[in-house]
Amino acid sequence: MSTASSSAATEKFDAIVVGAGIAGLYQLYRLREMGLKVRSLDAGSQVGGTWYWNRYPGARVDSQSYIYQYWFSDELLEEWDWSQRFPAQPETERYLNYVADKFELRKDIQFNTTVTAANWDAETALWTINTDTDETFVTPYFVSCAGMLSAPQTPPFANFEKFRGAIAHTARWPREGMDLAGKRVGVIGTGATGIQVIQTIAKEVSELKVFQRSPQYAIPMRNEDYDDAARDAWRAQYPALRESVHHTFAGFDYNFETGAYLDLSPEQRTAALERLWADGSLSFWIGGYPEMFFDETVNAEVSEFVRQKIRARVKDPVVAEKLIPTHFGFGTARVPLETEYYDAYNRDNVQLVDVSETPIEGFTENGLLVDGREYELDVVILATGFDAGTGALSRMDVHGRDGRSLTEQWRKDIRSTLGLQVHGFPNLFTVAGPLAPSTAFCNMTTCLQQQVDWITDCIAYLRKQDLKAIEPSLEKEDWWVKHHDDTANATLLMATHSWYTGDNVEGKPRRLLSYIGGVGAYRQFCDEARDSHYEGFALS
Ligand code: NA7
Repeated sequence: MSTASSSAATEKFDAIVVGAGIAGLYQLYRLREMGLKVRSLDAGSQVGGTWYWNRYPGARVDSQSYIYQYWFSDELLEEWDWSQRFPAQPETERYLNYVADKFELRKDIQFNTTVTAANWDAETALWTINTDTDETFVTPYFVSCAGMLSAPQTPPFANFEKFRGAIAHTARWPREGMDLAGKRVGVIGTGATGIQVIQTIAKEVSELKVFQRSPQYAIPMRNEDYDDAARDAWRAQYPALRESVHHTFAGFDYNFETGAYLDLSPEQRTAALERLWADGSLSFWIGGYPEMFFDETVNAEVSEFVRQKIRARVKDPVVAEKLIPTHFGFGTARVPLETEYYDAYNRDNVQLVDVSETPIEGFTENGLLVDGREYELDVVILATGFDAGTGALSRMDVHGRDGRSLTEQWRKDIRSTLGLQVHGFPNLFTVAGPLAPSTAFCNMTTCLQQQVDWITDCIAYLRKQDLKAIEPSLEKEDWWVKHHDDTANATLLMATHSWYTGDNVEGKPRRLLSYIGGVGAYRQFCDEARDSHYEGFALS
């Protein structure tokens, strides 16, 4: 399979797409379909994005496979067989490689290439893009599909270099894998990633120490294998599903329950929660009762329901209480799915180390130091998350009109228009940028495809009208930021500290990174912008 050559020093393209994950592959496909000369750049050595980098033990998608896919090709939908309801990372990576091969995308993708800078020139209406391969690309359209959870966060622990064992961040897991069998392993972080790692490696390692700063409300993932009959049943639903996912709250096949939770009797409430629980998917959270996001009483009841479920799973009551969140309400931070997570703590080789009050002091030669005690380890796994939403672009050193820096701007105030463009940065398009549902409240494939379609339509319009540039006006951006904030502030989410609000990155300005008005509503705003020929955007 040929790949794009990296020999040219400066080359002009009709569009540069950054990233060859779910969004980037589709964006490349759509722009090429329009006849554009496109170059995609990706830091990885293969396609896959999130599914290329996050190859840690237990990595698994937590949207159902039959809706976590592309809809643009009937042939692809017919050909590709999902083996499970929630497939493991290798299967999703294989799928994306299959897509890249089928649509011959690789020839326009340059791997092992990181964008180091991008500068807009108002006179020529072109972006100049520099890479760590010392190349320069010039293009009118700079489309970032660099991911919303792709800039890994590593806390500045003291004495990293002293540790004689191995250290790996889950989002930079070695391609050759890591042999953990029989080893003494420490995991730092108990978010969605840490939970997947812990439940997977607990049986394999000799000792597992989990360094937990904050517990989470993990809910069950009920995975299942699919046979041909199950796949046929899903295929029969594809025509309806590819439409309906765009109109639900979070881009899934299910939507919120109708009817008010508080109108139910206590018995009916329990029955309703048990029914949602039994589904074993994120539907307990974003397909449940929307009042849970606004009403403290409802939230408290649902939170207590989940707490009881956790208590029932963990044998040691002291450990159980440590695993139960009390300082935030259920669903106000990302809800992880689990299968054997809580059971892991019933094993003799697993120990929970509470670092909420006594932080990790740093590394020693032999392991980690907490509260003056050394925990001896062979391997430390950092499941410490990402600089979400803004991190990927902020690390690229992007300069727009009048030389303004996107990194500087977002360091002070994270703003965008519909999460698709930023005032002051003409012809920069962002897929999964901040302030769109795709940053957190969406089945990613639904929102990524919708945003790519919007960007493609926009570029097609500019070309048809012989226009050189598009940029949202300040007023348009103010409108979107205000609407976004009003929607966010009406929820209980703003009271919780997590990556959703940027609290996991020191100095990051606080704002809900993801639009929470719903995928259907968001799509309508985007469609209105397109149908009004980009009212509120400056076209030149
Ligand atoms: P998360 O959800 O941001 O989790 C990171 C975890 O790392 C979390 O438990 C943090 O504790 C912990 N952490 C971070 N820094 C430290 C230090 N210094 N000491 C101890 N513990 C620390 O990232 P994930 O990768 O799990 O998930 C990100 C998203 O990817 C997920 O939501 C899905 O959408 C996919 P904290 O909570 O900050 O106290």
